Amino acid sequence: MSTATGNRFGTPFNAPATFRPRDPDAPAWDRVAFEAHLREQGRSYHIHHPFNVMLNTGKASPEQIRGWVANRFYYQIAIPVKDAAVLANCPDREVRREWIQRILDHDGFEIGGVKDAGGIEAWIRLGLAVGLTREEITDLRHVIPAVRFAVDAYVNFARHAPWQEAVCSSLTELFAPEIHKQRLATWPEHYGWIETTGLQYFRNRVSQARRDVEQGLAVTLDHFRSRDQQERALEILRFKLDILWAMNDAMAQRYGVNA
Ligand code: AHQ
Repeated sequence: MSTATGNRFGTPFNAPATFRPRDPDAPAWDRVAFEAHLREQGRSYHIHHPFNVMLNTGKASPEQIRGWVANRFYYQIAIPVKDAAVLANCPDREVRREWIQRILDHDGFEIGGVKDAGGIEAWIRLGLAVGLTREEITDLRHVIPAVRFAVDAYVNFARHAPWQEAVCSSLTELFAPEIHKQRLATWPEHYGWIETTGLQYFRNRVSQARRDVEQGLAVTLDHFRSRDQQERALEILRFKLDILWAMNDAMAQRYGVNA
């Protein structure tokens, strides 16, 4: 959140959040240090946004929860489109063989008699559990313009950036298992009115996010080798953190934040 002297990255207001002076002679970080710098960005993850803190500390009203689920649905349906953009730009069959699992995770599949309704369907079930109708979730009537813009910025980045940069942008999931586990630990206690079967999406994502990150981190650590490239990777991760943060800003403005 904004502070008197700057934004949540601690940079002065007169510098864009992602601006960092580059020392052209700075040595590259080794893999351990580079990963540590990526993980350090977690301090700006949306788990710390006041709207999310409200959700996970039991202070959200049913209307705020319904608004969050309905708006996040637009993000969820964008993920497989984003991942298809990565596949379309990626010439590496080994990478595609793994990456395609993300689309199956969200869209679901029926292969060789094995059926999985997928994460988007699970998110709709979350919506039903919090009192939304399938129609009002899927027709996107509740999606706030700024949420739409933030999500569209993510998809368009993945369409136009080098595929390795799009992979890097997915690394906000380094921090996702914690937020999913936090919901699973707190929502049943605080929101007894939500049928716990509706939380299945979060249960699925804890392991899926961990698997996603294994591949995303390996591609990122392998591709961004020079210090300048590594600083670019941090900028990309901050761009994606901004997307998640901006979505929460929009929902906070639309639905309010109960202290
Ligand atoms: O449900 C989420 C999801 O499927 C993904 C895919 C991944 C990506 O490719 O950017 N990021 C992501 C995220 C999901 N859920 C968010 C949440 O707070 O529930 C977290 C988000 C992320 O950390 O990027």
